[in-house]
Amino acid sequence: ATEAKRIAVTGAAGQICYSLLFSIAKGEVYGADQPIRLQLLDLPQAQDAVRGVVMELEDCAFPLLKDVSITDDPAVAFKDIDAAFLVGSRPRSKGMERRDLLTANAEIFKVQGKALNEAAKRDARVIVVGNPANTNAMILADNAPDFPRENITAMVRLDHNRALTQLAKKAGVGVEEIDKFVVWGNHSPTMFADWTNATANGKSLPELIGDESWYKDTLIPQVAKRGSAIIEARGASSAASAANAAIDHMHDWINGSNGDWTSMAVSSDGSYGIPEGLMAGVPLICANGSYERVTGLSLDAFQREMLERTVGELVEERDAVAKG
Ligand code: NAX
Repeated sequence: ATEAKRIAVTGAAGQICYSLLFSIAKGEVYGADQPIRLQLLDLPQAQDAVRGVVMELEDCAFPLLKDVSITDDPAVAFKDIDAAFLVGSRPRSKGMERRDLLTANAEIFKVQGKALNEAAKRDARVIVVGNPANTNAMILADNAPDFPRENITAMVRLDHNRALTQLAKKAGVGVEEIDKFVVWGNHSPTMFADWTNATANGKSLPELIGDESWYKDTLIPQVAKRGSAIIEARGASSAASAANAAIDHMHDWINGSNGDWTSMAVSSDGSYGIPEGLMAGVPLICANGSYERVTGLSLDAFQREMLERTVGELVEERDAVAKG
Protein backbone atom coordinates (compact mmCIF):
# COMPACT_ATOMS: atom_id res chain seq x y z
CA ALA A 1 0.00 0.00 0.00
CA THR A 2 1.08 3.60 -0.61
CA GLU A 3 2.54 5.24 2.48
CA ALA A 4 0.28 7.92 3.94
CA LYS A 5 1.25 11.57 3.40
CA ARG A 6 1.52 13.55 6.60
CA ILE A 7 -0.22 16.92 6.42
CA ALA A 8 0.05 19.50 9.18
CA VAL A 9 -2.79 22.01 9.49
CA THR A 10 -2.68 24.91 11.96
CA GLY A 11 -5.63 26.91 13.24
CA ALA A 12 -7.53 23.63 13.12
CA ALA A 13 -10.39 24.88 15.31
CA GLY A 14 -11.01 27.91 13.10
CA GLN A 15 -13.60 28.56 10.45
CA ILE A 16 -11.38 28.07 7.37
CA CYS A 17 -10.26 24.68 8.69
CA TYR A 18 -13.87 23.68 9.27
CA SER A 19 -14.05 23.48 5.49
CA LEU A 20 -10.41 22.81 4.59
CA LEU A 21 -9.88 19.69 6.71
CA PHE A 22 -12.81 17.89 5.11
CA SER A 23 -11.58 18.64 1.59
CA ILE A 24 -8.09 17.41 2.42
CA ALA A 25 -9.50 14.27 4.01
CA LYS A 26 -11.56 13.59 0.89
CA GLY A 27 -8.39 13.54 -1.18
CA GLU A 28 -8.72 16.86 -2.96
CA VAL A 29 -5.01 17.68 -2.65
CA TYR A 30 -3.20 14.44 -3.50
CA GLY A 31 -5.97 12.58 -5.27
CA ALA A 32 -8.18 9.59 -4.61
CA ASP A 33 -5.39 7.00 -4.28
CA GLN A 34 -3.25 8.70 -1.68
CA PRO A 35 -3.87 7.93 2.02
CA ILE A 36 -3.21 10.79 4.44
CA ARG A 37 -2.57 11.52 8.09
CA LEU A 38 -3.58 14.86 9.56
CA GLN A 39 -1.43 16.50 12.23
CA LEU A 40 -3.51 19.31 13.70
CA LEU A 41 -2.15 22.28 15.62
CA ASP A 42 -4.04 24.87 17.58
CA LEU A 43 -3.60 26.84 20.81
CA PRO A 44 -4.03 25.12 24.21
CA GLN A 45 -7.40 26.81 24.78
CA ALA A 46 -8.70 25.52 21.43
CA GLN A 47 -7.89 21.83 21.98
CA ASP A 48 -11.47 20.89 22.95
CA ALA A 49 -12.83 22.57 19.85
CA VAL A 50 -10.30 20.66 17.71
CA ARG A 51 -11.42 17.40 19.33
CA GLY A 52 -14.96 18.22 18.21
CA VAL A 53 -13.80 18.72 14.63
CA VAL A 54 -11.91 15.42 14.77
CA MET A 55 -15.09 13.65 15.90
CA GLU A 56 -16.81 15.05 12.82
CA LEU A 57 -13.92 13.95 10.60
CA GLU A 58 -14.31 10.44 12.05
CA ASP A 59 -18.03 10.59 11.38
CA CYS A 60 -17.36 11.13 7.68
CA ALA A 61 -15.65 7.72 7.43
CA PHE A 62 -13.23 9.03 4.82
CA PRO A 63 -11.44 6.01 3.30
CA LEU A 64 -8.21 7.96 2.73
CA LEU A 65 -7.93 9.37 6.24
CA LYS A 66 -5.72 6.97 8.18
CA ASP A 67 -5.02 8.99 11.31
CA VAL A 68 -5.55 12.35 12.95
CA SER A 69 -3.40 13.74 15.77
CA ILE A 70 -3.93 16.91 17.81
CA THR A 71 -1.28 19.02 19.51
CA ASP A 72 -0.42 22.53 20.70
CA ASP A 73 3.29 22.00 19.97
CA PRO A 74 4.46 23.04 16.48
CA ALA A 75 7.44 20.64 16.59
CA VAL A 76 5.03 17.74 17.11
CA ALA A 77 2.63 18.97 14.43
CA PHE A 78 5.44 19.38 11.86
CA LYS A 79 7.17 16.04 12.54
CA ASP A 80 8.00 14.29 9.25
CA ILE A 81 5.37 16.21 7.30
CA ASP A 82 4.98 16.20 3.51
CA ALA A 83 2.80 19.32 3.48
CA ALA A 84 1.60 22.06 5.79
CA PHE A 85 -1.32 24.47 5.67
CA LEU A 86 -0.51 27.28 8.11
CA VAL A 87 -3.92 28.81 8.65
CA GLY A 88 -3.74 29.82 12.32
CA SER A 89 -2.57 33.29 13.18
CA ARG A 90 -3.28 36.09 15.58
CA PRO A 91 -6.33 38.08 14.48
CA ARG A 92 -6.50 41.82 14.90
CA SER A 93 -8.24 42.67 18.15
CA LYS A 94 -9.94 45.94 19.03
CA GLY A 95 -7.53 48.83 19.37
CA MET A 96 -4.61 46.83 18.01
CA GLU A 97 -2.34 48.77 15.68
CA ARG A 98 -1.20 47.27 12.40
CA ARG A 99 2.35 47.14 13.69
CA ASP A 100 1.27 45.23 16.84
CA LEU A 101 -0.49 42.72 14.63
CA LEU A 102 2.64 42.28 12.51
CA THR A 103 4.91 41.76 15.50
CA ALA A 104 2.47 39.41 17.29
CA ASN A 105 2.36 37.25 14.18
CA ALA A 106 6.09 37.52 13.64
CA GLU A 107 6.55 35.83 17.03
CA ILE A 108 4.22 32.97 16.05
CA PHE A 109 5.91 32.39 12.70
CA LYS A 110 9.41 32.57 14.20
CA VAL A 111 8.52 29.72 16.54
CA GLN A 112 6.85 27.77 13.74
CA GLY A 113 9.81 28.38 11.40
CA LYS A 114 12.18 26.88 13.95
CA ALA A 115 9.88 23.90 14.42
CA LEU A 116 9.64 23.40 10.66
CA ASN A 117 13.41 23.59 10.41
CA GLU A 118 13.80 20.86 13.01
CA ALA A 119 10.96 18.51 12.26
CA ALA A 120 9.67 18.60 8.69
CA LYS A 121 10.78 16.54 5.72
CA ARG A 122 13.01 18.67 3.49
CA ASP A 123 10.67 18.29 0.52
CA ALA A 124 7.56 19.34 2.44
CA ARG A 125 5.42 21.96 0.72
CA VAL A 126 4.14 24.77 2.88
CA ILE A 127 1.36 27.29 2.27
CA VAL A 128 0.77 30.19 4.66
CA VAL A 129 -2.85 31.37 4.76
CA GLY A 130 -2.92 33.15 8.15
CA ASN A 131 -2.61 36.92 7.78
CA PRO A 132 -0.51 38.89 7.13
CA ALA A 133 0.18 35.82 4.99
CA ASN A 134 3.08 37.06 2.84
CA THR A 135 5.11 38.51 5.68
CA ASN A 136 4.33 35.55 7.93
CA ALA A 137 5.69 33.26 5.21
CA MET A 138 8.85 35.37 4.91
CA ILE A 139 9.45 35.15 8.66
CA LEU A 140 8.79 31.43 8.61
CA ALA A 141 11.43 31.00 5.87
CA ASP A 142 13.92 33.31 7.62
CA ASN A 143 13.68 31.11 10.70
CA ALA A 144 14.03 27.81 8.84
CA PRO A 145 17.54 28.14 7.36
CA ASP A 146 17.94 24.39 6.69
CA PHE A 147 14.56 24.09 5.00
CA PRO A 148 14.35 24.90 1.27
CA ARG A 149 13.05 28.45 0.97
CA GLU A 150 11.32 27.71 -2.35
CA ASN A 151 9.06 25.23 -0.52
CA ILE A 152 7.50 28.01 1.56
CA THR A 153 4.71 29.96 -0.13
CA ALA A 154 1.82 32.24 0.78
CA MET A 155 -1.71 32.29 -0.60
CA VAL A 156 -2.91 34.83 -3.16
CA ARG A 157 -5.05 32.24 -4.92
CA LEU A 158 -8.26 33.48 -3.34
CA ASP A 159 -7.69 36.90 -4.94
CA HIS A 160 -6.84 35.12 -8.20
CA ASN A 161 -10.03 33.05 -8.13
CA ARG A 162 -12.14 36.06 -7.13
CA ALA A 163 -10.90 37.97 -10.18
CA LEU A 164 -11.29 35.01 -12.55
CA THR A 165 -15.01 34.74 -11.97
CA GLN A 166 -15.63 38.47 -12.48
CA LEU A 167 -13.49 38.50 -15.65
CA ALA A 168 -15.22 35.40 -17.01
CA LYS A 169 -18.68 36.87 -16.35
CA LYS A 170 -17.75 40.14 -18.04
CA ALA A 171 -16.23 38.37 -21.07
CA GLY A 172 -19.00 35.77 -21.29
CA VAL A 173 -16.57 32.86 -21.12
CA GLY A 174 -15.97 30.01 -18.67
CA VAL A 175 -13.47 30.54 -15.86
CA GLU A 176 -11.54 27.53 -17.14
CA GLU A 177 -11.06 29.23 -20.51
CA ILE A 178 -9.01 32.06 -19.01
CA ASP A 179 -5.22 31.76 -18.88
CA LYS A 180 -2.29 34.08 -18.18
CA PHE A 181 -4.03 36.06 -15.49
CA VAL A 182 -2.00 36.83 -12.37
CA VAL A 183 -2.25 38.45 -8.96
CA TRP A 184 1.00 40.19 -8.05
CA GLY A 185 2.26 41.16 -4.64
CA ASN A 186 0.65 41.14 -1.23
CA HIS A 187 -2.57 39.43 -0.15
CA SER A 188 -4.08 42.75 0.88
CA PRO A 189 -6.10 45.50 -0.77
CA THR A 190 -2.89 46.59 -2.56
CA MET A 191 -2.66 43.33 -4.52
CA PHE A 192 -2.49 43.84 -8.27
CA ALA A 193 -4.97 41.81 -10.33
CA ASP A 194 -3.25 41.93 -13.72
CA TRP A 195 -5.16 41.07 -16.88
CA THR A 196 -2.53 42.43 -19.32
CA ASN A 197 -1.51 39.06 -20.74
CA ALA A 198 -4.75 37.22 -20.01
CA THR A 199 -6.42 35.25 -22.77
CA ALA A 200 -9.70 33.40 -23.19
CA ASN A 201 -9.42 30.53 -25.67
CA GLY A 202 -6.21 32.12 -26.88
CA LYS A 203 -7.79 35.53 -27.58
CA SER A 204 -6.70 38.62 -25.66
CA LEU A 205 -9.05 39.07 -22.69
CA PRO A 206 -8.59 42.86 -22.50
CA GLU A 207 -9.56 43.05 -26.20
CA LEU A 208 -12.49 40.69 -25.71
CA ILE A 209 -13.83 42.76 -22.81
CA GLY A 210 -12.79 46.02 -24.45
CA ASP A 211 -13.46 48.18 -21.39
CA GLU A 212 -10.32 49.35 -19.69
CA SER A 213 -12.13 51.68 -17.30
CA TRP A 214 -14.24 48.75 -16.05
CA TYR A 215 -11.00 46.86 -15.42
CA LYS A 216 -9.29 49.73 -13.59
CA ASP A 217 -12.25 51.28 -11.77
CA THR A 218 -14.43 48.25 -11.04
CA LEU A 219 -12.58 44.93 -11.29
CA ILE A 220 -9.37 45.89 -9.46
CA PRO A 221 -11.12 47.60 -6.49
CA GLN A 222 -13.80 44.89 -6.37
CA VAL A 223 -11.22 42.15 -5.94
CA ALA A 224 -9.27 44.26 -3.45
CA LYS A 225 -12.36 44.87 -1.31
CA ARG A 226 -14.01 41.47 -1.72
CA GLY A 227 -12.96 40.29 1.74
CA SER A 228 -14.69 43.27 3.38
CA ALA A 229 -17.78 42.85 1.18
CA ILE A 230 -18.11 39.26 2.39
CA ILE A 231 -17.74 40.25 6.03
CA GLU A 232 -20.40 42.90 5.51
CA ALA A 233 -22.85 40.49 3.89
CA ARG A 234 -22.18 37.35 5.88
CA GLY A 235 -21.15 38.78 9.22
CA ALA A 236 -18.05 36.58 9.08
CA SER A 237 -14.94 36.48 6.91
CA SER A 238 -14.53 34.28 3.85
CA ALA A 239 -14.00 30.69 4.93
CA ALA A 240 -15.15 28.10 2.38
CA SER A 241 -13.72 30.11 -0.52
CA ALA A 242 -10.44 30.59 1.36
CA ALA A 243 -10.24 26.85 2.04
CA ASN A 244 -11.02 26.14 -1.60
CA ALA A 245 -8.24 28.48 -2.72
CA ALA A 246 -5.75 26.81 -0.39
CA ILE A 247 -6.69 23.44 -1.89
CA ASP A 248 -6.31 24.82 -5.44
CA HIS A 249 -2.87 26.25 -4.57
CA MET A 250 -1.56 22.98 -3.14
CA HIS A 251 -3.27 20.82 -5.73
CA ASP A 252 -1.70 22.71 -8.63
CA TRP A 253 1.72 22.84 -6.98
CA ILE A 254 1.71 19.07 -6.51
CA ASN A 255 -0.16 17.99 -9.64
CA GLY A 256 0.77 20.77 -12.08
CA SER A 257 -1.17 23.61 -13.70
CA ASN A 258 -1.35 22.03 -17.19
CA GLY A 259 0.85 24.74 -18.66
CA ASP A 260 -1.47 27.49 -17.41
CA TRP A 261 -0.36 30.40 -15.26
CA THR A 262 -1.27 30.45 -11.63
CA SER A 263 -0.63 32.91 -8.80
CA MET A 264 1.33 32.00 -5.69
CA ALA A 265 3.39 34.19 -3.39
CA VAL A 266 6.93 32.79 -3.43
CA SER A 267 10.29 34.07 -2.22
CA SER A 268 11.44 36.68 -4.72
CA ASP A 269 14.58 35.98 -6.72
CA GLY A 270 14.83 39.70 -7.49
CA SER A 271 12.99 39.49 -10.80
CA TYR A 272 10.61 42.30 -11.81
CA GLY A 273 12.40 44.51 -9.29
CA ILE A 274 10.83 42.74 -6.29
CA PRO A 275 13.45 42.75 -3.51
CA GLU A 276 14.94 39.31 -2.95
CA GLY A 277 13.42 37.28 -0.13
CA LEU A 278 10.04 39.05 -0.02
CA MET A 279 7.11 36.68 -0.48
CA ALA A 280 5.25 38.20 -3.40
CA GLY A 281 2.56 36.94 -5.73
CA VAL A 282 4.00 36.36 -9.21
CA PRO A 283 2.95 34.39 -12.30
CA LEU A 284 4.03 30.75 -12.12
CA ILE A 285 3.57 27.54 -14.04
CA CYS A 286 3.49 24.37 -11.94
CA ALA A 287 4.81 21.07 -13.30
CA ASN A 288 6.45 17.92 -11.97
CA GLY A 289 5.76 18.82 -8.36
CA SER A 290 7.39 22.22 -8.48
CA TYR A 291 6.88 25.68 -9.93
CA GLU A 292 8.68 27.85 -12.45
CA ARG A 293 8.44 31.61 -12.54
CA VAL A 294 7.13 33.18 -15.73
CA THR A 295 10.05 35.40 -16.65
CA GLY A 296 10.81 38.03 -19.25
CA LEU A 297 7.49 39.89 -19.22
CA SER A 298 7.91 43.55 -20.01
CA LEU A 299 5.75 45.70 -17.76
CA ASP A 300 4.09 48.89 -18.94
CA ALA A 301 3.82 52.05 -16.82
CA PHE A 302 0.50 51.02 -15.20
CA GLN A 303 1.78 47.58 -14.31
CA ARG A 304 4.98 49.02 -12.84
CA GLU A 305 3.04 51.52 -10.76
CA MET A 306 0.66 48.86 -9.40
CA LEU A 307 3.49 46.43 -8.69
CA GLU A 308 5.56 49.08 -6.92
CA ARG A 309 2.61 49.94 -4.70
CA THR A 310 2.00 46.40 -3.46
CA VAL A 311 5.70 45.54 -3.20
CA GLY A 312 6.21 48.81 -1.31
CA GLU A 313 3.72 47.56 1.26
CA LEU A 314 5.61 44.27 1.61
CA VAL A 315 8.82 46.25 2.21
CA GLU A 316 7.03 48.29 4.89
CA GLU A 317 5.77 45.13 6.58
CA ARG A 318 9.25 43.63 6.52
CA ASP A 319 10.74 46.78 8.03
CA ALA A 320 8.02 47.06 10.69
CA VAL A 321 8.71 43.48 11.79
CA ALA A 322 12.48 44.04 11.79
CA LYS A 323 12.05 47.00 14.14
CA GLY A 324 9.70 44.92 16.34
P1 NAX B 1 -10.42 31.80 12.93
O1 NAX B 1 -10.20 32.90 13.92
O2 NAX B 1 -11.76 31.20 12.77
O3 NAX B 1 -9.41 30.61 13.30
C1 NAX B 1 -8.07 30.81 13.58
C2 NAX B 1 -7.60 29.64 14.41
O4 NAX B 1 -6.18 29.76 14.55
C3 NAX B 1 -8.19 29.62 15.83
O5 NAX B 1 -8.66 28.33 16.11
C4 NAX B 1 -6.99 29.99 16.71
O6 NAX B 1 -7.05 29.39 18.00
C5 NAX B 1 -5.84 29.44 15.88
N1 NAX B 1 -4.53 30.00 16.20
C6 NAX B 1 -4.21 31.26 16.58
N2 NAX B 1 -2.90 31.35 16.82
C7 NAX B 1 -2.38 30.13 16.60
C8 NAX B 1 -1.07 29.60 16.70
N3 NAX B 1 -0.05 30.35 17.12
N4 NAX B 1 -0.88 28.31 16.37
C9 NAX B 1 -1.91 27.54 15.97
N5 NAX B 1 -3.18 27.98 15.88
C10 NAX B 1 -3.39 29.26 16.19
O7 NAX B 1 -9.83 32.35 11.55
P2 NAX B 1 -10.13 31.84 10.06
O8 NAX B 1 -11.32 32.53 9.56
O9 NAX B 1 -10.05 30.37 10.02
O10 NAX B 1 -8.88 32.52 9.30
C11 NAX B 1 -7.56 32.11 9.56
C12 NAX B 1 -6.57 33.08 8.96
O11 NAX B 1 -6.68 33.12 7.53
C13 NAX B 1 -6.75 34.53 9.42
O12 NAX B 1 -5.46 35.06 9.71
C14 NAX B 1 -7.32 35.21 8.21
O13 NAX B 1 -7.01 36.59 8.20
C15 NAX B 1 -6.60 34.47 7.11
N6 NAX B 1 -7.15 34.58 5.75
C16 NAX B 1 -6.27 34.59 4.72
C17 NAX B 1 -6.65 34.62 3.40
C18 NAX B 1 -5.66 34.63 2.28
O14 NAX B 1 -6.10 34.77 1.15
N7 NAX B 1 -4.35 34.50 2.49
C19 NAX B 1 -8.10 34.69 3.06
C20 NAX B 1 -8.99 34.21 4.14
C21 NAX B 1 -8.58 34.61 5.54
O15 NAX B 1 -9.02 35.94 5.76
